Amino acid sequence: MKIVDVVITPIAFRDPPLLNSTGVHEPLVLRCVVQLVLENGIVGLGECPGGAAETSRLVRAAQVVKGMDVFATTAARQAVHRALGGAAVRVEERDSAWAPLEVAALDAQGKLVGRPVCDLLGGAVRAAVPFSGYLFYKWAEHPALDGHPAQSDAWGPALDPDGVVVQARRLIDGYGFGSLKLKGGVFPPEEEIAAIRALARAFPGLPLRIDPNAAWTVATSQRVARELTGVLEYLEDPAPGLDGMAQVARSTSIPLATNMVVSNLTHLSPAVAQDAVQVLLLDHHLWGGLRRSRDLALLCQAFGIGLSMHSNSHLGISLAAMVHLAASVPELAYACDTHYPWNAADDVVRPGVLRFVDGAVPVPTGPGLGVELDEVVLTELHQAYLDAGRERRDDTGYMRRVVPDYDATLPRW
Ligand code: GKR
Ligand code: MG
Repeated sequence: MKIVDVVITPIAFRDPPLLNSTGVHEPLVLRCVVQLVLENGIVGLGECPGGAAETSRLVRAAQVVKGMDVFATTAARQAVHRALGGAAVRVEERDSAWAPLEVAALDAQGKLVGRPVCDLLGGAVRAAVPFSGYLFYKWAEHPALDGHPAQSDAWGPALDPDGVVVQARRLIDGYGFGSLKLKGGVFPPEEEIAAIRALARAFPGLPLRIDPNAAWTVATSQRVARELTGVLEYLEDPAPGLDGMAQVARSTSIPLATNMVVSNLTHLSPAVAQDAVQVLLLDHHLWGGLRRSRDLALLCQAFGIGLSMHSNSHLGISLAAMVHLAASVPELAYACDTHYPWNAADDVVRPGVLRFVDGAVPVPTGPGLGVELDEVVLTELHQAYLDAGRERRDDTGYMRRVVPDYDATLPRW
């Protein structure tokens, strides 16, 4: 069954002022929606990070899959890699352009054969996929800039341990999350340690993680690890670089997790050789789609590396894809990350299918991804993208508009 068209729609959706080690989230997230059209009219959906460079790669990738068989995904990936410059271009860039096309192809395949995507990945080994509540330090509002008034949101501020606990309670009450991850690297480590301790007191027994995105030196990471031994489920990307992570790993019993130092296959062997990471965060957007992520899970199993799942600001097409992937990977033993609660109000898929029950998303059972595109919302979000006139995510640039001397150099502490 031939792919006759691929429609790429850049979109922008609202995001609260969430803080991280490089700055603060801008008021709008840039993303792309892919609609892959088959000759019989079936449409497969995909979603991926947006921005000018990402969209231009995706457009070039889409050109080469037109006319190919929707089941020929291996050949299509190779064609996309060649079209994007082959080995001269970073594999992450090639695979990121291919990933939403693969997801859309699998959605279309599932609709053709009347089976959910997880069945095309070998079948679901769990009926629902557990997620962890993703906590962020955040400002109360986006500041007034460029003649636009300040924009507050229903979440309120979270700038100290009490604020983090309030946010956690709200996420747990609303979604039932059974574990929590704090995005750190924002305040001095002592304050973030205090926030983790406050969470441990408020929610005894709940697995906790912190991810400062390489904001700490090796020595600081070792100190934080000593203080939080017995409190953390895992410690994510405390220090920059593989050598830094390996040094930290040698000095702590807390498993180290990463989505930063292992982001393509060539990173795996050195990470294993140094025993630098004990948990890898899968991300089909980065690793070239659902099938390659599932294959990566097998490799990790071979090397005794545990699996969790990474997230970036996203909507329901990505959430559905993440759920189908996680459902089909037996080795995935940790609750997955998701930004969805922060962005769900602008979802581009029709409500009803994706829901959280006790912190887990039941695997959609309809054909393909099992979700339906809301064309009206898509048009609105596309207009928002055009009106925004932005080209890329720039957490640091946005922060500097508010804090002009903000220094984004890492490690910071
Ligand atoms: O949304 O600010 C954020 C996160 O920091 C995100 O960009 C990271 O990619 O969640 C991510 C992570 O686990 O490193
Ligand atoms: Mg991370």
